[in-house]
Amino acid sequence: MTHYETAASDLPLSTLSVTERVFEGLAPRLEDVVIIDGIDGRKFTAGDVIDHVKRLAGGLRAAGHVPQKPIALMAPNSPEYCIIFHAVAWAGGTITTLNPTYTAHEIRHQLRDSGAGLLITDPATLAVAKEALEELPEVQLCVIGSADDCLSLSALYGPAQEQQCPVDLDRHSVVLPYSSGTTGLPKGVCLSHRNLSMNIDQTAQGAEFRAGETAAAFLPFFHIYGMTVMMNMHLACGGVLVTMPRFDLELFLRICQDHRARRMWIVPPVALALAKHPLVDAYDLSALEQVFSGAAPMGSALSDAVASRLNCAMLQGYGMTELAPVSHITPLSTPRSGASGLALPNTRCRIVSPETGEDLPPGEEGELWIKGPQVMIGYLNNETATRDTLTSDGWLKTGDVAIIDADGYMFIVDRLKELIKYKGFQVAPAELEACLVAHPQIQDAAVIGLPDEEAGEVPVAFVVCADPAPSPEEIQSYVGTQLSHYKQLHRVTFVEAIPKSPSGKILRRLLRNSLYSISSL
Ligand code: 4UW
Repeated sequence: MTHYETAASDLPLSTLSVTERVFEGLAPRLEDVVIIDGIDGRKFTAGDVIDHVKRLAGGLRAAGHVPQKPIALMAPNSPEYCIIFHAVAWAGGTITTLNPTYTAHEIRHQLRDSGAGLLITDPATLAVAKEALEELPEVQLCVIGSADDCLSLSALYGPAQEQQCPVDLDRHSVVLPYSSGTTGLPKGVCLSHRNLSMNIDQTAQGAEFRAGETAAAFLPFFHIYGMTVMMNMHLACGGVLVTMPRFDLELFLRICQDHRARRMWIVPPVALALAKHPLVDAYDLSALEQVFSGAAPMGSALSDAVASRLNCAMLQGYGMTELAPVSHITPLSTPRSGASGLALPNTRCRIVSPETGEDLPPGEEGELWIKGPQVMIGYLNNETATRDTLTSDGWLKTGDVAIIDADGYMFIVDRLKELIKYKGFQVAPAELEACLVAHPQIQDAAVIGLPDEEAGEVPVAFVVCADPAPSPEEIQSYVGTQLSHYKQLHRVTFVEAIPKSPSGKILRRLLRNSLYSISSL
């Protein structure tokens, strides 16, 4: 059996909770500013962050919000996001993170599925949160800042809790981000303290992270890339965060210029802006050494265009929510064009033939399997999905097709799983299909991803309708009332029947081929 061993020396297993690991990195620099609000300029020193986390944790425990039920956090990036996240973790609780662009329908699904007892949100998303809770009166609501008729975050503060509440570092789920994995609806991904604290150290080592690095942090903290690589690694490893609630090219460039950023952490659609937008020339980015991208495939022409325009290296990493998230990173010291990276310390890989189940040697294409301390505990309340994804001896089947070359560099070449990636965000075909067939005039539906220069992929649907059939526009606007902007359908095609295998599985490849023949007409 070909098990790909990492060339990097293994790190000792972390014995710290994720917040203890972050505090370890904050303690030696108590007077230093570590988080700046990129919108209003508010500054938090390391000492401020520790103090806020401890007082909020104390209050959350005193009021009984933890550890009984998960706390849901639905907010854009801000200094408060980091404080709330770590306060819940320090208090021994569980956080489930929601995309702040979610509709009431999507919020309800995650609150019900995770069993959250409290939803903390932002004034900008308060109205949709209230709408979601009309059907879930048992969930309490709290707002960051203040708003009429709503519990405010400051009211949850209490006496400081000085120590980490005891938790099982391997079995307690500190965070439940949602991912559809290789198939089906979004599921809660149970990540432990050990998953998160190890992945901070693994990533910092693989990425050759240096103290003093400042990140223009627009990658959302609710998604595992922003959570571990931005929020946790920067706080734990001597970095500084300038938080951005959403991507704004001008603000992003200004922060990178003013803070002499050495590295940009991005997703492929931002690479497109960096390669093409005229604004880029107006900023002094001379401190930049590397642009680092992940979460979706990056073409080599785009990668080369960014590198030559910004006169720096363009590197990639690979991650997955179920891996807390990072398993591969391309180091600046040994770059390799087009690679998704070398395996991090403590990370073992296999390339397994989907047809025969056999391990494949270097240079051959197969499914990427990963084993290491960053591999999730499992999916929340879903043993079947957990069993389908994790082998009994701890290998995670990624659902991605990859090649590992003779030097250990991994290249993602295709995807076996159903997932669609829109600008790096997950769109689960099953979620769109469930939404479509809930329409009274739609009898069956299938959704696939269509390649798109800006977004990477866009969702498109095939539908079987009853008479009278709704128009494509009616179907699109119906989906618009149910699901957030990045899950919207870019095309609707009417068909007589959805092609399926004898076991009822949608034959997506047939649909994909039919779409290409339609587009080329
Ligand atoms: N090339 C091609 C890639 C790549 C990719 C991911 O939403 P999730 O679950 O998770 C992520 C995490 C991305 C990430 C985290 C940390 C990091 O350092 C980094 O590199 C900078 C990236 O996206 O989606 C997981 C799925 O996204 C695809 C792939 O299909 C994977 O299973 N994906 N990275 N470099 N595809």
